[in-house]
Amino acid sequence: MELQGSLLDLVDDPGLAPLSRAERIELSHGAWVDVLPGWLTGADTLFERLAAEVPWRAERRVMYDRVVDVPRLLAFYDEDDPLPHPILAEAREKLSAHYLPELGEPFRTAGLCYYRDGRDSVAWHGDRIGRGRLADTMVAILSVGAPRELALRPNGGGKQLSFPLGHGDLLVMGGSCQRTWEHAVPKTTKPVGPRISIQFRPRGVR
Ligand SMILES: O=C(O)CCC(=O)C(=O)O
Repeated sequence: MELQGSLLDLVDDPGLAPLSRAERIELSHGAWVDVLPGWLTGADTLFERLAAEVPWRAERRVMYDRVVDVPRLLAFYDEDDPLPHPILAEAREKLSAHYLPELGEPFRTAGLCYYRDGRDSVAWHGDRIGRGRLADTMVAILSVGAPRELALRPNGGGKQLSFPLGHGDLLVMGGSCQRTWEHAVPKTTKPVGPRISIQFRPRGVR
C-alpha cells in the first residue's frame, strides 16, 4: 500500500513546532511519556526521502531452532555519523536542548525502522541494552509516514496504552520507562501504509 499523505501535511519543507507544546502522561513506577502530535510538518516529504535514500538493512535472527527475517528494515546512525536529512539533526538538537535539564546529557544516536506494511512489527521489549537496563533515561521517537500503533504496558502485562504514531508525531519515553514498561508495534491485518520511526537515544542506550 502506498503512503496516503496527510491533508494537514501538504508543505514540502520540513519544520518543527515548539517542544513546549508536548503533553506529559505519567505512567506507573516513575515512567512517563511526552506526546506531541504533528511535531514535524512536511513529514510526508521526509518519509519519501528517507524511504528512497537511507541504506536500509534487512536483518535475520535466530528464533528457537530457525533463522527468521526481522520483520522491518533498519538503519543505525552512531553519534558521529551524518544523519540522512538536515531536519533530523535539527530535531536532535531541539530535543537535546529541551530535555537537557531532566536528562542531563544530549541525544546522540539515531535508529531508524521502516515498517513496510502491517506484517512488519516489533515485539514487546524495553531498550535495555546498555544503560537503559539500570538507570532512568529517555528515548525520543519521531514518526513519519502512515500511523502505526505504538503500544505500552507495564513489564509482563497490565493495562495497555496505545498511540497511533505517524505524519510527524513525537513520543518521548522517559523516567523508568525502559526498565519498568515495555513497548511494541504490533502486527495488524488492517490495510496500513508504510511508516518510518526515528529513535533518538543518549550515548550507551540501545
Ligand atoms: O517503531 C517504533 O516507534 C519503536 C521502535 C522500537 O521500539 C525499537 O526499535 O526499539
